[in-house]
Amino acid sequence: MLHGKRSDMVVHEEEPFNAETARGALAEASVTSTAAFFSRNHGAIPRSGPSSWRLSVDGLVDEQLSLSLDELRERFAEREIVATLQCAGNRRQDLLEVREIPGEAPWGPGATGTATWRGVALADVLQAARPQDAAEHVAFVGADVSDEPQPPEAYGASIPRRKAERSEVLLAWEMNGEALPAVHGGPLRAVVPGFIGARSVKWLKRIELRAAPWDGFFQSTAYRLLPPEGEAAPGAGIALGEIALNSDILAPDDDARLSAGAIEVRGYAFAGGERRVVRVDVSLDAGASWAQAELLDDLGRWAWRLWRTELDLEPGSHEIVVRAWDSAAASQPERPGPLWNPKGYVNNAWGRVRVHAET
Ligand SMILES: Nc1nc2c(c(=O)[nH]1)N[C@H]1C(S)=C(S)[C@@H](COP(=O)(O)O)O[C@H]1N2
Ligand SMILES: [Mo]
Repeated sequence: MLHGKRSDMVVHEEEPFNAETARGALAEASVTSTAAFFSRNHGAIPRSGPSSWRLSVDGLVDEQLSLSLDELRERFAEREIVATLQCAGNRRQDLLEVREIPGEAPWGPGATGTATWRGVALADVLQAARPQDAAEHVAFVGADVSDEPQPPEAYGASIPRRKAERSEVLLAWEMNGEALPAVHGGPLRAVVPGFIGARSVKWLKRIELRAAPWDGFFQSTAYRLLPPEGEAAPGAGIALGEIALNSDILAPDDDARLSAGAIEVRGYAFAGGERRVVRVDVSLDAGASWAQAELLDDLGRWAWRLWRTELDLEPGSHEIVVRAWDSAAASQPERPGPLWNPKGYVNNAWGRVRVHAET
């Protein structure tokens, strides 16, 4: 398979490569194997080896930096975290019930995954660059060029400085104990736990400290939420940042044929931001009654929770639904909400699969 991925990936596009993890593969372990991890790309993967790689840090800083990978390793302490990455387009398929989304892939629930990331804290690198007071945003610029915007431009995005200075935000060169593969941004990427995947910029070449958010297409026009009649335009709508609480069912698969009786149901729940998943409920009767699921491995505050429960299936067709609760006592809406935008971001509604049970 392409890019060392498993053959059960759901490939939405080969070039640029866009593929999600199959439900069953995602349910296998709390840390997703690299060979099964989703990949979302807006342009071709740039070719540049680790030896020639340099990262520059500039903009509103007192000390501009230009660092090789070796210099990054030597100058700053190594850190490792387990963090979930989730694309803002995850579960977009269900948004299609609400409205057509032209030109965008119908991502299912597999545009997310959890990995161990190793590198240095962005905060430590920023400290060495001595940001000026006026620097309120930290922008990341990748080496890839996307032709989604016209004219084509380098992929870039920013996060608020107050997030960038937190210890969980990494500049990572390792994923699940191995050198970061090119398809995931190797040799170096940002990992911004709790934020939409779009802010974890791959093939990171440049960090710019700025007074305002990044003004490129992928921050100013895309990855924003608009009201139903909104038109995408630079600065229109609400910029996405922290991920919205959501959950979905990974096993059984949608449309599965099963034997009636006891079945195991498994899935994920992810809170985003600094919130945590505290409870997951599963229902066989469209939410009239709920059974509380068991939360599996706790991998720390930046990782999702896989969960499991057992249900007793009567013969016939059923819709199994799931909803999670977070540490702010918020839960998920029953159906995708009225907010929409031309790219169809943010489906945090209940997860659903249909199953058919035979005697
Ligand atoms: N340079 C660059 N970084 C990028 C992207 C990209 O196209 N180019 N895609 C972003 C999006 S939308 C997501 S969801 C994540 C996906 O990371 P992955 O491919 O490692 O799973 O990378 C983000 N970083
Ligand atoms: Mo994304």
